[in-house]
Amino acid sequence: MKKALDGIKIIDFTHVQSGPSCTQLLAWMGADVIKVERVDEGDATRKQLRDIPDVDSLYFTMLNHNKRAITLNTKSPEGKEILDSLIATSDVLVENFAPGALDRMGMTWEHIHSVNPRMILASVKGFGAGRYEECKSYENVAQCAGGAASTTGFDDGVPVVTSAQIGDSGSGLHLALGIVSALFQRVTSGRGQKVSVAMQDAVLNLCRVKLRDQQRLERTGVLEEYPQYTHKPFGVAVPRAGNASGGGQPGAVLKCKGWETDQNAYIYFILQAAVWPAVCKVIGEESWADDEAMNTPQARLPQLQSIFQRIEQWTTEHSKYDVVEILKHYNVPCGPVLSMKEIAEDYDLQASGSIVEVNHPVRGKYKTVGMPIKMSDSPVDITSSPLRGEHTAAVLHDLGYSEPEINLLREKHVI
Ligand code: CAO
Repeated sequence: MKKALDGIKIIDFTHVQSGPSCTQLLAWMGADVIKVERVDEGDATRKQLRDIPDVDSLYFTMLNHNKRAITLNTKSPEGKEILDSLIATSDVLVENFAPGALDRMGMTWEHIHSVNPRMILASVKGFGAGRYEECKSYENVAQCAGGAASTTGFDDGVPVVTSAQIGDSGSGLHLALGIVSALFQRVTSGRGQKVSVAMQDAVLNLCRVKLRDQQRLERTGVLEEYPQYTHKPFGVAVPRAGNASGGGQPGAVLKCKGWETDQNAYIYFILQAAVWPAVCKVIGEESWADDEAMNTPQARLPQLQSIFQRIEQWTTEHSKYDVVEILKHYNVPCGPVLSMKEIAEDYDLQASGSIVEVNHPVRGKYKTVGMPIKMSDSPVDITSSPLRGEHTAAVLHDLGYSEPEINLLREKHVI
């Protein structure tokens, strides 16, 4: 079966996580992604957090599946020439170098556009235009600067970053959307364009609800669904809300049976207004359902903590799995807190392809996160990440280089 991005050729000038997460998605959609790495070092993540000596790390392999890889010194004259040939025959160039690095290499937008006017240049940077524009960035920098850290954690603690990589993979997702949209626009415009995503913006986009709350706080002085409400005065900025739900339906993390010894024996429980009578029935407080002091969301707001405590009395009598099974029948929105071990071994996630096993030529078998976007006409077969320079000769052959020319380039450390 054909794939959504069959026929699209992408020069993958990305490294670490933000850029590679984007190009991996595009490779899974069928694009021919050619990763370009430095001759001696390659992507730094090949060597970071290694669990097997001299073998590409899981950090690298899990972000670079289904790609081809070449090594190329793009600062040498011959390397620039090869890169120009690649640009002339490709559709997209994706990069996440530090600000200015691509220009310093001589690969300005003007140059790229003159070599191939249909080319799309897609970039991730830490920050957009402004006072931080020149700054390098990593995941947690973006989480702090994008509003996530100041609003995550508990009120009496320091700002907290989330383990969800919203700065890196979040930016990669945004960039992928920009790229496919630019490819779509090119169908009618005939032209490529620049697509840029700042990690700070990507995090902010995912923290939109907190900017909503900032303005609600400024108007009303309180945030009624926050745990601070009725306990503590609000300040001038949105406080950390612990595990309170970010939406219009109150929610909490509640203990389940075994919580004393298992730090993941918890459930997330949403007190959706529509299921209030069902919740009252399940926990054995049927009289609450019609009690005017509690039977509207507004009436419940000041007593949320005590209501959740009562629900927790019930959840602690059951395992988190049993709680979900029971609540499922009452349509109560909820989910277990799953450990990474439980997720890695989850048979549903494996059956749906959200967790897959991959065979790497050197490392052997390992698990990775599969394609989260399921498309009925564009199936995904996840294949190994490439070894460093694995496809250099093949790609140069395609560009018209002969074997002796390739050998000479190798001797000169251009490839
Ligand atoms: N041939 C020759 N030179 C190459 C090359 C190649 N194939 N590939 C890269 N280089 C050069 C670059 O041109 C750059 O050279 P100059 O500094 O002389 O211009 C140099 O390698 C280093 O590139 P870099 O600045 O991108 O890498 P770094 O390690 O200094 O910084 C990072 C890494 C991630 C902080 C920075 O790239 C960055 O801020 N990127 C944008 C934000 C981002 O994506 N961060 C996410 C990282 S994941 O947490």
